[in-house]
Amino acid sequence: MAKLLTLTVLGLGLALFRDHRSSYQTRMNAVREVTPVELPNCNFVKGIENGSEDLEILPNGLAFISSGLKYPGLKDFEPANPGKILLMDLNEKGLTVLELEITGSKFDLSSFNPHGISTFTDEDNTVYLLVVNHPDGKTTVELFKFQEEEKSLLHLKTIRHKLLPNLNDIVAVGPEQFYGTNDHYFVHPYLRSWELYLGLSWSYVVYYSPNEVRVVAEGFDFANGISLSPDGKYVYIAELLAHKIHVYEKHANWTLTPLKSLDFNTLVDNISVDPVTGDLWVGCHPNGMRIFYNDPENPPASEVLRIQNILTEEPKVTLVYAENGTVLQGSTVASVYKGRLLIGTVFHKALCCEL
Ligand SMILES: *[C@@H]1O[C@H](CO)[C@@H](O)[C@H](O)[C@H]1NC(C)=O
Ligand SMILES: *[C@@H]1O[C@H](CO)[C@@H](O)[C@H](O)[C@H]1NC(C)=O
Ligand SMILES: *[C@@H]1O[C@H](CO)[C@@H](O)[C@H](O)[C@H]1NC(C)=O
Ligand SMILES: CC(=O)N[C@H]1CO[C@H](CO)[C@@H](O)[C@@H]1O
Repeated sequence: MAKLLTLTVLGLGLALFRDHRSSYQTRMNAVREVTPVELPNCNFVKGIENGSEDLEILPNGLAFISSGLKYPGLKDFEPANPGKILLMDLNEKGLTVLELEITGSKFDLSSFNPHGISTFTDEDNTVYLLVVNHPDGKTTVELFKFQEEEKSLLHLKTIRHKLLPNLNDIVAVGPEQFYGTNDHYFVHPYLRSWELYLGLSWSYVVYYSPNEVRVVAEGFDFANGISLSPDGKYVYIAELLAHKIHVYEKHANWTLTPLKSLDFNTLVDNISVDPVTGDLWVGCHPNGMRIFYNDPENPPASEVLRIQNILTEEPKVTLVYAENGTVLQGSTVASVYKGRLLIGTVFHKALCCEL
């Protein structure tokens, strides 16, 4: 009897393992290959070789780019160097970046590990840059003031909160106010890999302001990119391992209610919204195994999707760019400015293409 029970438990365990393994492969989109989609005129951005994880383009064509992310399981070509924030002017023909100097006595540059970024411009045209930071594996949000003349970022404040344990991306709705995605639930690396494997879907979205912090959406299988519609009425959330983009209605009291979801055959990472047309531009990983388990022989591919009319019955989804990793590895984000598309990656280069 005991033996039978043991066998049953073992069998059940194996069945569960098999189930999880197949669902893991589905979540990772493990068998997906890319069919190339090319753009006519693409060039690398000079000075970016080791990551351009997140980027945001201001209405005047200046782009902030975060570089040098250190994240468990993801490749990093410069483990000894801290991360940085780069500035690029998309009005200029030459594709170059400069590193923004960071000033402010309280900020520790040596442990700077920037992840998602977001800007907020106030009525006086002061530009604030909010940066998710992971110093020593923890999560903070750093608030900077952009000083255009000096080409520097003045550090104003470090935000920490127990509801912000593992932030990935944020979207600012004020200088000290944002929505953020916690991509994982566990901080511990061992538990975290099990969570990733089992797909517990405990990842969630938080609203933060100095007076109030609360969970506004939950149950995600790795909530990743987050963005706002140009009119500020809707919040878009990318659920990486479920291959979905969710549209939430945002209320005056900052709560969110689900409106609709779109399914894709790719791991949707960061979302940027064209301020003019309202289109969503999404950096994607066609095959999750290649991004999470780096193999130089089989580099992670890149894909960029454009979603038009997302609020209508029939949104139009276009695969704008797809490449098997020979040119560009692991695209995370894509954003447009005046007919140019800027594509960023986790740990690789950045590409700028004419549309
Ligand atoms: C990228 O990292 C490599 C070291 O792996 C270094 O030699 C190279 O200069 C870095 N490139 C840039 C643009 O920082
Ligand atoms: C927030 O506003 C929405 C829409 O008006 C309402 O349904 C909801 O109950 C409010 N929630 C809280 C916590 O105030
Ligand atoms: C990727 O695509 C290029 C060009 O189409 C091709 O030469 C190369 O063999 C492909 N690489 C892989 C790993 O599939
Ligand atoms: C801003 C943002 O969502 N950044 C994400 C882009 O993609 C990378 C790779 O998965 C994420 O780790 C970033 O958090």
